[in-house]
Amino acid sequence: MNFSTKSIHTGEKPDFREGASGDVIASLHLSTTFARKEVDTPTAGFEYSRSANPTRKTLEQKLAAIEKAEFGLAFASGLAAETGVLMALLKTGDHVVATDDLYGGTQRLFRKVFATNYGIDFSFADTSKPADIKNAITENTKLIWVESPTNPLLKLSDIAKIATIAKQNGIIVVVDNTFMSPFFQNPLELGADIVLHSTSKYINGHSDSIGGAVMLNDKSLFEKIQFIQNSAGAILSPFDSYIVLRGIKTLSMRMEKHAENAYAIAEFLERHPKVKKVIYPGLKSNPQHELAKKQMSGFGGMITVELKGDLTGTEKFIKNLHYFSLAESLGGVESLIELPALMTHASVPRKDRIKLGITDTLIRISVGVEDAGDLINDMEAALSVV
Ligand code: P1T
Repeated sequence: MNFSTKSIHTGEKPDFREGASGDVIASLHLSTTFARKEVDTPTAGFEYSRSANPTRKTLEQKLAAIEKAEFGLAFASGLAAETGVLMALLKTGDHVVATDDLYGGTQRLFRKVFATNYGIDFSFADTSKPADIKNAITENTKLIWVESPTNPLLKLSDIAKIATIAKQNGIIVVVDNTFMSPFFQNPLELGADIVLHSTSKYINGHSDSIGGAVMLNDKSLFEKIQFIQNSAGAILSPFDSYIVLRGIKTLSMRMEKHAENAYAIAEFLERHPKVKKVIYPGLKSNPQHELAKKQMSGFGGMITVELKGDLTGTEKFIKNLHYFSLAESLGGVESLIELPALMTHASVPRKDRIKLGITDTLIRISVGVEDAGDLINDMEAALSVV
């Protein structure tokens, strides 16, 4: 099956068994527990909903299928999925090489929880430069943790090259694929060991469910992470699983439209005299455009931009937009806009932010699936008052 067929059919076949209703979609199983006839009757694989739930299981199968993985696991949030991977694979004294420009919440989890409380060592490196990764590796390095494209600077890392370096050193590669979704990038095919998503973004796509996912091929890594999913208990609820299953059915169409709109807006902004800088991997002027074409099949719906002038002008621009809500998060059908330094990345120490290029006036845009002409007209009008 190809992507859009899998996104609709995997795990969701009408049930024609005697007495079954023949639903064409997966049912929502809210039961916390599943009965057996007698103590020693085998169960149908479900005993208690934290360990396994039929709706979550259907979602986990679909998540694996769309990411071209053997196994999928659904967690209560993207950060719960990250916590599950870290708890399953690391112990005190282990070392992780991580992309320097990660989502602010991921950095907070690494720095303030796993480093501070559990003695895990992190080196934040420019993973777009393989030499920087090699330099950061120590004999205790267990994981290389990559976000590509990064949040918010949309920096790309060469996943295949990183996987080669990791294999030479016996290190596991984790890729946070949230920004591309499985529709535009499949890191396991590029040699990564584990793929992670905040399903709160494109995978669900409607800004109405917080969730996270882990997809992978290696059975022993899967069992370790599944053990933590059950032991620590940060599972995705049945209702959220149902909502995400519904969202996935339109993922391919949404991603195509997000990317088409983002490209049109990026081109418009690049030509505008009040704009200082536009970062979008799909622009020919983007220094990583060739790498983008090599490892991604599209360029996504995120744009990062800086206007000429100061924060007052930037705030005026945002205030005058009608179709871009000033809000954290991304990947929903509606367009959003935010200032990473003041919002999503406020927990990153200022000196680290400035060093990376996350200035106070940097704007991140999550382009929705509205009409591109309306979005551009909205931006043009807001820029005219700056
Ligand atoms: O919010 P949650 O579902 O826990 O996912 C965390 C997360 C993980 N990885 C990436 C790349 C992310 O962007 C996020 C969440 N990001 C935002 C809320 C944001 O506005 O950037």
